[in-house]
Amino acid sequence: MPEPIQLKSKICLVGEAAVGKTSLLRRYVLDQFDDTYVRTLGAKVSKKTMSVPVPERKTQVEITMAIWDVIGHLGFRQLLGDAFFDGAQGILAVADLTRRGTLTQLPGWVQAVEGIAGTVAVVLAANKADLTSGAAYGKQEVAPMATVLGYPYFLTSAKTGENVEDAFLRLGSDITKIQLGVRWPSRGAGSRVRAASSARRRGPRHPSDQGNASRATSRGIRGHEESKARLSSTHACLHPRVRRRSRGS
Ligand SMILES: Nc1nc2c(ncn2[C@@H]2O[C@H](COP(=O)(O)OP(=O)(O)OP(=O)(O)O)[C@@H](O)[C@H]2O)c(=O)[nH]1
Ligand SMILES: [Mg+2]
Repeated sequence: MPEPIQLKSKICLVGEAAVGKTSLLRRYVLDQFDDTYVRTLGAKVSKKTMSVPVPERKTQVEITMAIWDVIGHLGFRQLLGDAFFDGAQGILAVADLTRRGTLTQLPGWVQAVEGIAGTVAVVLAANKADLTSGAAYGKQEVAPMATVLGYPYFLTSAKTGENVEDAFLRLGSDITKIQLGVRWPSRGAGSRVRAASSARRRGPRHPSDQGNASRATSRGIRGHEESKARLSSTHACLHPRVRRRSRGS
């Protein structure tokens, strides 16, 4: 049995205030939950290593993820700068099932990260699934939005642990496959096909390139520009800086 390949990556947890980013991270890393709300100031970084099978390469990968838990207040983020997102290879985009607005704000958060880091793997987590009586929306609304955006999604609960491990595992697995050149960041069915064919034209990438390879490669993905345009037109909620960038690109 060959030694597992070792990879490192940076992922960012983003979403509006109090959606449960810190709680999801605490559940995933420490298997704990706390009902009290303590707003995250700036960003806090935690690390966790996961094992990902990559059957396409007949290998096993150990990926160590530096997970950045980023404050859910756009004003603070502007103040502190975009260093939080630099070098990110994955995003866990978190919404709160008891507040509809937190779902519609997510594309803006993803674009804020991708404006700095390029196209990356994204997983959508609709959190607080345990609060069924207080739910403002459900799977019926999350699923079509996730499909349009091209993100896998999970209904999670940091309180009960439901789907938390699976959401992080999916993100780790997608990042690993992108880093190994087995797949590309997905943005809707059409762009995925175009991404694959344009990547084939460019030829294979070298895995040692990977730190920034997914960014560099994905920046060239034509389909991404189209999905960016689609997002900009569908969601008028974008951060002003993202709006400026979108106009300029
Ligand atoms: N019932 C329930 N409560 C949750 C869940 N996840 C988080 N909470 C609660 O929601 C509140 C906010 O959670 P946080 O994890 O601090 O939210 P955050 O997104 O990190 O917030 P900021 O740091 O301000 O951006 C806390 O009181 C948590 O206990 C969940 O899955 N179920
Ligand atoms: Mg927090």
